[in-house]
Amino acid sequence: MTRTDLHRAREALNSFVVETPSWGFADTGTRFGKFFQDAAAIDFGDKVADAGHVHALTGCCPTVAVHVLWDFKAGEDPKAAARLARRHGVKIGAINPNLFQDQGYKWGSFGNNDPKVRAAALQHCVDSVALGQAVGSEYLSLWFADGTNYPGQGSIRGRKHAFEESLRALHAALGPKQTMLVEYKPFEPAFYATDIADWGMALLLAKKAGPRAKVLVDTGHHYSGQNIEQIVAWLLDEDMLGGFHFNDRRYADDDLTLGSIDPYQIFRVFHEIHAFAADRRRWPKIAYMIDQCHNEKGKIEATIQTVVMAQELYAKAALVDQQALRRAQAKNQVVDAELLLKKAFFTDVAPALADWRRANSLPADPLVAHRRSGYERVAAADRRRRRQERGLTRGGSFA
Ligand SMILES: [Mn+2]
Repeated sequence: MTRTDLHRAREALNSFVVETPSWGFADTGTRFGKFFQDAAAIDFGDKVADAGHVHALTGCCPTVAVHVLWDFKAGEDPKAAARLARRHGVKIGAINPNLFQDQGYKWGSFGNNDPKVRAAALQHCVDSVALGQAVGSEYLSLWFADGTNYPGQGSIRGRKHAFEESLRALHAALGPKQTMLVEYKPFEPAFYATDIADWGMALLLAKKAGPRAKVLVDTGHHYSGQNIEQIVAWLLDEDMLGGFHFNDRRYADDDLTLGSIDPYQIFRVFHEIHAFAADRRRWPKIAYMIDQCHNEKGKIEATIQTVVMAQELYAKAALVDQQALRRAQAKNQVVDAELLLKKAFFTDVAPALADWRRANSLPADPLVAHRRSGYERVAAADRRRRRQERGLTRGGSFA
């Protein structure tokens, strides 16, 4: 790496934080079954302990996303959860309402035919806004499983109107420091018409909801071959990119670890962000979050692997010579332009990461440090014992 490269990578790393998901530390599975790990988090305390451990090793995961239904119990003071998180060195990040698990949501939440169900879904979101305010969270992150499975089953426009109405009402409930993120997904669980199926629909709904509604891009929520970085560039240009859910996939919403299948794809997404920042001379405000299911890998190892991969790709994308790229683009020098991206992608950023970690008193290799720490062994023994003591049977939801 040149000195300029080192400087660019360091600056980029200083500006980059990633939020870990509380559900990424708990037992998960496929839609066919759940696979258990002794070290998987049992409760919220375990989840924030694990998130705190990841932050202590990586130095760039200061917040943890929470899932209202899975992480909070009715009647409990949410401030106690925030204190617990702080004790483990992390803060509560995005609040994720649950609009898909309750039996009432069989026919949808915001898109349900029944006004009573729609009202209940809205109330749950408004409660989630209040919960976010109580814990000092900036983001309400919305994903809807709503949609229909068969042609003719529902009024596509009718459902769109229902979404517009509820999202507007929800926006009105936001506090001054809160942003709501609208996520999209082409299919699953709805296999005919998902109500918010793509970024255009999410963008339109967010714009209609109000100025503090933005679009959330889950990297797994696209059709194969779709150009995600182009979507990102457009959303940035419209000041409508609110955040990401990071994961990778080979086929659909596979929730594999980031960069495990196609690291160049994520690099290209980061490149668009760096190009935007270079043009506008400011970093866009983006909530970078992880949304993955670690079914086979150890939860903490998979999380660390993801965070480190995100840092590496973000630092690599920072090395693209933006001025040279603009010159090459202006002259239609296709090969030169492409090679500027390739050169950055293939640059070994390990020295920059080592440098940044040293400067921040972090372990040189977070994964090695985790393995040496014995954290997982201790957690597994402790959680195995607590499961036995409490007579916990495992199964059911992802919580
Ligand atoms: Mn997601």
